[in-house]
Amino acid sequence: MNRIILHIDLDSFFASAEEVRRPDIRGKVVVVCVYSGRTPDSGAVSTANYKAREYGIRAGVPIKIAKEKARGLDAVFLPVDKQYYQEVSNRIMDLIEEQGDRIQQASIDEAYLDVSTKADESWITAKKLAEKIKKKILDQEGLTCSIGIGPNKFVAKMASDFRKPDGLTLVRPEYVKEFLKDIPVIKLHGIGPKTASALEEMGIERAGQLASVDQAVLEEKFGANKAKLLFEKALGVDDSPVERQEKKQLGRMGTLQEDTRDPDRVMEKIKELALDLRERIKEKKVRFRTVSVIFVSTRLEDHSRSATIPETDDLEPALDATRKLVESFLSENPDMVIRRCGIRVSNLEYGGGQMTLEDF
Ligand code: TTP
Ligand code: MG
Repeated sequence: MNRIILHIDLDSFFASAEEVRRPDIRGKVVVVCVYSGRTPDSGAVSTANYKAREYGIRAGVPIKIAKEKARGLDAVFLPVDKQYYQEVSNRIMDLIEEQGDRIQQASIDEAYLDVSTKADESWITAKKLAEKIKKKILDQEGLTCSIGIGPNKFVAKMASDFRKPDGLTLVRPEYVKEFLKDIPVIKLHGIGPKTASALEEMGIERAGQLASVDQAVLEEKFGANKAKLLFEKALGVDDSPVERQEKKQLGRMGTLQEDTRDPDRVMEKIKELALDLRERIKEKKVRFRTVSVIFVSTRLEDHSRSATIPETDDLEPALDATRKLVESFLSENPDMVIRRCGIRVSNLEYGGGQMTLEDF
């Protein structure tokens, strides 16, 4: 069967997430940094928004150099806030999972989705689904992403990288070779810098050249196994499955009809979201011990409150706990007006097989 795989990757994720919660920095050069603490400017750039990249400021650049490049520009340097990005990421992964549960999260900001059956093996349907996911992520989280669609994970990943930010690139099986041919070998996912320079020394700079190089030459240089792998990359061959992991949490988010501080209104929305979540819990045959409520305020502040409950697969008793969480949160935060809210269960116990723990 022909497979159809989506690869979804958020654009300049940490920097864009900062722009979402801080409207005052939107449109500026935004640089998110990992400060090592030795001197005020020691450390490296974690990521930068696309505006910053125009000036050569990108992941890995030392902060000191990034500041030199940003001199005279309207630039903001911020420390990483991993907890916040993780929270946004969780919500987005939930949202993607709503569209199809053959999902493999590959990092904090990327996931593969196998839609082979869901899309009725139609590339048009897959493209529509990708557009829907892009729209949902934009509407609900204010973030853009780039999506690649291809017959396997490797091609999907290369396709999502092809046009960024806010791209959507579909590569049908018959165009894979053509699509890859001009891509520099260093950009082929899974080929490291050492291998890439060894190839370049041999005069092989692009995937097309790599695909047509004499097999014996490659084998002599890299050994049979590696040579095979290199050919596969050059030709876009990849049989690896989308490995559905057991998620560490399941949740649903929604926007309130009106901004509010009324616990009843918030609970109404949470109950509505819980209906959908309950279905997912049933489908996944999962039991949980933690229930959380997520709040996003009108000022786009991001909060959550959790409660531990006796292990259950029933959301009904958990809703009592969420009501208390909502009430106490609102009374602890008298100035906060809620725009969006959500419910999540975690500390999951899967009824079926083993749980694969992935530490993102
Ligand atoms: P990426 O998806 O590689 O980068 P990105 O989302 O910032 O930009 P792009 O539009 O090109 O996808 O990584 C996701 C996040 O991981 C990124 O926002 C910050 C973090 N990260 C680092 O902290 N250090 C790094 O070297 C890289 C590459 C990413
Ligand atoms: Mg990204």
